Amino acid sequence: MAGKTKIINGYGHIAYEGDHFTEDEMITKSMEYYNSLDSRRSVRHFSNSMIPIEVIENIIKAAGTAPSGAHKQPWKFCAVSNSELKSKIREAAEKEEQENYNSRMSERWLKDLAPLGTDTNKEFLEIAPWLIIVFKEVYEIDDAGEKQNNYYVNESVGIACGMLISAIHNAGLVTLTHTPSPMNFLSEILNRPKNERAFLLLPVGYAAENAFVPDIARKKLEEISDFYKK
Ligand code: IYR
Repeated sequence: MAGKTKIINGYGHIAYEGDHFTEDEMITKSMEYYNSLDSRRSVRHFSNSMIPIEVIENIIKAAGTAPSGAHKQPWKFCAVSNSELKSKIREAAEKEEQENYNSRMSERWLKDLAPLGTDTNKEFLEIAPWLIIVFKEVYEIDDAGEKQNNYYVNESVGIACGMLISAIHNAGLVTLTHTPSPMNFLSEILNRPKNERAFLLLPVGYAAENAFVPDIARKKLEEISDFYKK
């Protein structure tokens, strides 16, 4: 059955139909959601077990529900399970990381990273069954063949990546945000069009049975918030 409709600025709008919960339900649901997200960890040790492609499709669809500047949806999610491509990506990423760790990164940066146990070895790029490489669409080509810049591209794609990460976690899988810098090699290896720039690389899979994560804590509510009440 068609819902109510309305014309605003000459464009059709449909009645918003969202969930409505009691206050108790809201408190319970928000707490459960927080607890679930709080159990997420960036994991660097993956199992090579395959996962169904439907799961990858669903988590990409979840990311694609993100809000974006002028609803341009300026993102493309490339899902790679092809071993040859994964090997090429690992090789190129490690080459950049060797430069990063050995000369581009400052002493302070290396010291800040030490607790996380990262290094130039990116074997997870070959072991994880899927790599999702997120590209941002900096511009689109209009009907007249002209370049038209998209709006708030970094914000939009960043939000979509957050939703992707939470969808991966919700499926019981793990990931980590990998940003080999510079990332141009991803456009070349995956033969991406000129309006796209690599934004983030996320290996996706099950955690390895013997996976360890850093013993670090999150900031408390008091540290991450300020409330302005009367
Ligand atoms: N890109 C490098 C270095 C690195 C940088 C930051 I900031 C991190 O939080 C983690 C790693 C790498 O992936 O190893």
